[in-house]
Amino acid sequence: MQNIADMRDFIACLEEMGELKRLEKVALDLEVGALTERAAEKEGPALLFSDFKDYPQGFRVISNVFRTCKRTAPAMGLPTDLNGVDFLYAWRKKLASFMPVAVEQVEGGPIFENQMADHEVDLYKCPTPVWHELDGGPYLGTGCGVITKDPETGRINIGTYRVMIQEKNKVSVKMNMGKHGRLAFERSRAAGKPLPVAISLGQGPSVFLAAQMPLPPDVNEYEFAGFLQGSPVPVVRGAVTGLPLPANAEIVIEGEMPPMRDEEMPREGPFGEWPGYFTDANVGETPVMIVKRVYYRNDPIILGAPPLKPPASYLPIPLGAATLWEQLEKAGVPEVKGVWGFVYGGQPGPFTVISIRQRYAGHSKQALLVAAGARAGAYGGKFVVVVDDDIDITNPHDVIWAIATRCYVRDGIDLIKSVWASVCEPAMPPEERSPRGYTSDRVLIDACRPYRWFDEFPKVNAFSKEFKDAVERKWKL
Ligand SMILES: Cc1cc2nc3c(=O)[nH]c(=O)nc-3n(C[C@H](O)[C@H](O)[C@H](O)COP(=O)(O)O)c2cc1C
Ligand SMILES: [Mn+2]
Repeated sequence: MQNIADMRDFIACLEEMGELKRLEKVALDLEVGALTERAAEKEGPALLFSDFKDYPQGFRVISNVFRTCKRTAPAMGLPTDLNGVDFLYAWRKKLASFMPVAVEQVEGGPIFENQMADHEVDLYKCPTPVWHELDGGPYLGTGCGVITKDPETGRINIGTYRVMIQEKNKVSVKMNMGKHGRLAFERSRAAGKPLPVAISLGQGPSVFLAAQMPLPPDVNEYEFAGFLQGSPVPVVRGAVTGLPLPANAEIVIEGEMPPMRDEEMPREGPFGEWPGYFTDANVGETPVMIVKRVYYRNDPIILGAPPLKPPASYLPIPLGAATLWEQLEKAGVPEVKGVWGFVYGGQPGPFTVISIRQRYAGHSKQALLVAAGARAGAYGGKFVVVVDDDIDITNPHDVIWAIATRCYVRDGIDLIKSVWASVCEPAMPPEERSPRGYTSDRVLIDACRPYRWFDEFPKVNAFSKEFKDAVERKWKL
């Protein structure tokens, strides 16, 4: 497989695989978004949009890039023929073998082919879709990487946070509380200093994948991206911020976040989010970046990865479930055969399913309790289901069948109150919402055959796949 170090390498790879569709003159206002959603629903190709009316010639937008395992695999250094739990397992093993790959510091690079400085900065020159019908504005950053340096620890971080154009040289960056970029902002704000920020708006696929992952604070996302792509990420020092910018990115904006008070923060949103709903506009919560420089390659490509109503997603499968799988085993839950989610962003989300091979009484409840509390399962969780390992956890019909037929309700359902919630929780009553964060409840569903009389549980009345395959072949059904 060729080395995929930037978006153009990746596009060449997608084209070779027959996985790219080019579209010209599509309207940025809703049409790009609707086509992206449809392509995601159909698990169709990546879409490369160009020739936008009234925009500088050459500027492009790409979307629906990581929708399938086949397309995402080359960007992760995984085989292209895996799907479902097998793909997730390969990803989990890859994560476990992580070794940081140091960046390559370079002088110059394609990112400096063009620039707009100071008063020339005009973000409205970038073709920016209104991704969903009720979005509060054009979101320039969806598949982006927000680069910051923590003023206390000195650590470089890259995170994907939604970026809305506020003015021609101002964007809001919705770094939620606790995110690494937000911690850096809060620390510089407490010291009364502006935080230097750079945002990459189109970059190598591995940099995006690293930026949207909930990696630990001591993991540098560039070094993780280097590990994924199997080569160091070339970075160049930004003239305005001194931050490391991806030298082969498509567009990078540089500037700073002034240490503004909450009351000075602008209206942001609404925006269509990953649970499948618009989140309300917020005022006084979202920091602003003043953009002082825009660098871009010739014919730059903005990466769009808008959240979409499930099961359409910017990701092929619930990749965050690999982390929960690892955390379950680290917490001592044996024989976990797979973890899945049906409504997911970077985390496995509010409907998580675990499959186990039961070994002792209480094993299934143990899996539920750990999953509800472990970091990767707690944030944004709601329903946690555990099933036996004959259930295909990637198939909602099979999961519902297990719940409907194996759950003994009085023992099998538990309610846990006041657990860490996601800010995207749609069912949170307005009076319980608070900028300080909030909690929500969990339902634990044990849909395993009860262990105490497991052997007497009615036998499933379906033939084995192997036998059916064999008779089907024999009789050419
Ligand atoms: C398309 C997309 C949009 C996202 N938008 C936000 C956002 O607006 N705010 C946020 O806090 N996290 C958002 N995330 C999730 C973060 O990228 C994710 O939590 C990541 O781990 C943050 O990096 P950090 O752990 O270094 O802070 C988004 C992810 C994706 C893929
Ligand atoms: Mn981070």
